[in-house]
Amino acid sequence: MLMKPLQMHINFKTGEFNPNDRTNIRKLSDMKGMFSDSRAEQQILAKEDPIIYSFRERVLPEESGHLQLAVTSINPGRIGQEYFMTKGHYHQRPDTSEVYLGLEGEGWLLMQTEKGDFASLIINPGVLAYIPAYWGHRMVNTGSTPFVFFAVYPGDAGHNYGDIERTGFVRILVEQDGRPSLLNNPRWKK
Ligand code: PAN
Ligand code: ZN
Repeated sequence: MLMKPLQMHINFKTGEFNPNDRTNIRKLSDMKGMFSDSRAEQQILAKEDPIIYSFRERVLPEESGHLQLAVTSINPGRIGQEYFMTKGHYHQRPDTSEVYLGLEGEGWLLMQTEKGDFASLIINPGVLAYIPAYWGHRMVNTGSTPFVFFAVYPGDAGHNYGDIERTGFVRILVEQDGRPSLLNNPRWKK
């Protein structure tokens, strides 16, 4: 498909961009069971349903040869000791890679393969992460301000959330003694 060249403007601080085709909001109620402390989750949901993150997308052809563009902003906060994070996913076409670029705030990128290999990277403004094909990926806000990052990935990558919803990630990122700390996730299974 032949497209016309385009440009967009990104506000690095807020993650807003123009023109913006679609804004997706993920509240705690959209992520039930994804945080490890289910009691803390229930206690918070009894009072409020906080926005964990939002991401904005430019609608582009979901075809090989094209690219998808998105900017995500994760709010600061925790459920129990576990920091606010994205759901995380593998790509539906697992042989597709992705680039994340930190724009604002600070966080960690957690990655894993279906076999259980695990890797993490600390992301600050200007840090670019290359997520190779076959690695599931999740971003976590470890700071006290919104964590904003840009993503670009193949047009036909698609998203597979089901596997992560079932097992979670190999490790979880929690605050311990005021610092981020990776713990083994007892729920994880291959
Ligand atoms: C990103 C993510 C975005 C939201 O654009 O889709 O940060 O995270 P979840 O999709 O895990 O809810 C990306 O990795 N796209 O492939
Ligand atoms: Zn992705």
